[in-house]
Amino acid sequence: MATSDTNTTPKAPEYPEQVTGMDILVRALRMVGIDTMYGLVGIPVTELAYLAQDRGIRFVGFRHEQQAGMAAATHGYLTKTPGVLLTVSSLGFLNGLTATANATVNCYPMIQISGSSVREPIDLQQGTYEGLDQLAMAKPLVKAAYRVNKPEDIPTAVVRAYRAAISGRPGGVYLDVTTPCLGAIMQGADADKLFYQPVDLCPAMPPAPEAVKRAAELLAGAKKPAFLFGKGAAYAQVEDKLKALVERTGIPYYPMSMAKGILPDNGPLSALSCRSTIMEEADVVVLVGARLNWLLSRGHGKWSDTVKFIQLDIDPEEIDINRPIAAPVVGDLASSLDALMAALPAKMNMDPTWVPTLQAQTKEKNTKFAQRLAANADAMPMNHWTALGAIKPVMAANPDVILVNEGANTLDDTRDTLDMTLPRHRIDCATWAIMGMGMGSCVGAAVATGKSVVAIEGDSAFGFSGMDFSTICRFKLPVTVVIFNNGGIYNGIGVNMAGNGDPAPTTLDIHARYDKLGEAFGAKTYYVTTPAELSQALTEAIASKAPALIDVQLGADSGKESGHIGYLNPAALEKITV
Ligand code: ADP
Ligand code: TPW
Ligand code: MG
Repeated sequence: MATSDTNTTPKAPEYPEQVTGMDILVRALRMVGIDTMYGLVGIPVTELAYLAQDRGIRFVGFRHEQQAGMAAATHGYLTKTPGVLLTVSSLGFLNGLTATANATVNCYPMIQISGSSVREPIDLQQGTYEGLDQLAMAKPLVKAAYRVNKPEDIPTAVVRAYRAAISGRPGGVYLDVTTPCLGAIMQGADADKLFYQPVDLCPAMPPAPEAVKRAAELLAGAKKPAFLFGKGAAYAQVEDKLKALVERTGIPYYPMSMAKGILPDNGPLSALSCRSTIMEEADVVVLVGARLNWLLSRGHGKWSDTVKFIQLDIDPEEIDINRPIAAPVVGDLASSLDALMAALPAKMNMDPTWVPTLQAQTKEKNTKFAQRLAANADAMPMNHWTALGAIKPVMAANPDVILVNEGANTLDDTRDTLDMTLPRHRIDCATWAIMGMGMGSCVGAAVATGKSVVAIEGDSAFGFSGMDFSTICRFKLPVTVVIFNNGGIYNGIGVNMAGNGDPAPTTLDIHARYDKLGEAFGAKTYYVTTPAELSQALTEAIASKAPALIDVQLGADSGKESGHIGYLNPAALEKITV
């Protein structure tokens, strides 16, 4: 900062005499607090990224836009502020849009900013450079989409994109910035007048008192109640309020995959192993930032006919989507939980046998699970359980490490084996169950939090984003990528029924040495075939706080078709509608 000690020193202009749309865009992003941008440059956004880097925005450049988008989405999820993705026009935009759409489905806040070509020849389809009507493509897939054509409109556009991304239900927002707009020149003094500090970018949305009263009465009268936490609760950062509510009421809780760790998975009131019993026997279930979508059988299937739902969600349109909700509480979770806590009577009516029943079941399931791990502990070649048995104590000794996890068996078995004790420490393929969130999520998690990250990846899953391991290495992030190589999608024993020598549709490379890929980018790498080697490699890799890659050799027969959701395969679908 320049300082002046006399009145005669002319005041340095805030900005140079003339500024471009790019200058204005960077300044507008800074004004709303954006300090990081993930992306991949080229015409027309290269100079924009250089400017951003120069003016205090960390620019994290990727090898593929989808991964930059996954990083931005993860950043948004973990920080409750929008992650920003920067892409070039046409295919770069489309590559990134897959991540922005995925963020929207998962309620992660992010803003994809894409350069786009000159409007007129796009509209008349005259074959301009990278011409694509990007705004029209983005619109159906994102929460909100805007185009900015004039530099004067940039600050407003950025504030609107920011508000749309984080207010109400968070989601992905697309901001299209045309090449002429990026390059347009304005007088700095005129540009100065465009900026303003927006007020209350993510307003609280307290619920209606009648809704809270209705929910409190229903909960207070419940005999066999349960809380069901979703990733909306993790996102909302309300763990302290949930802890108080659980302690006050003594009601057990069941976390969805990414809600694991909001309260400890192994806490006395955790009903993590009692999903079926809750579905079949609970009389009142409180959905806290969780949707009754396919991941909860859409409220049907095993759910009892008589269970009553209380649903705490910020989005009124979420209520009743599959099953009538007896007591909707629409509002932001922080406000709703405060209000619910205040409205609860001193005395609850829980059946005194409910919690002990769940605790006994938990104990029994845990014993069975430990037996399963023990039975596989010495399997050679290793299977998923052997590897996870080795990983479990290492992760337990490093509870503040963020876990990224994707695959089929690799996803399901890891989720079931590794207890989480801290909120927002598990990031996975989430609502769409998509592959290809791995490396980007690792980068986003490490950059956004400064914490160490361990990714546990199926060999197929890793293939979707593997090249961006190079980004982990270039940015020297404390990320360890563990690859479970069973030689395929689900396993490596698929049979090509044509017998023509081509691999089967699910077959990949059981002998691939993924560690050599890590070597190419200068990471510390390991190739392990035994649980002892795996345990040592992971311990060392986490302690190094540097990029590392562990290639875990499994047997090709480890893993079942479609993991835990084989019942969704078409041949099984006549039995169940998802
Ligand atoms: P899960 O997959 O873990 O069950 P979902 O993604 O299905 O979780 O549900 C998350 C829900 O949380 C969404 O319906 C979303 O509207 C809601 N949500 C997100 N942020 C908030 C918030 N701050 N307050 C209340 N609800 C929220
Ligand atoms: C974008 C379909 C679901 S799970 C999976 C695929 C390809 C990979 C499973 O193999 P992996 O794990 O990762 O080796 P494991 O332990 O079972 O062997 N394309 C996208 N998303 C999805 N979900 C698929 C394909 C799929
Ligand atoms: Mg596999």
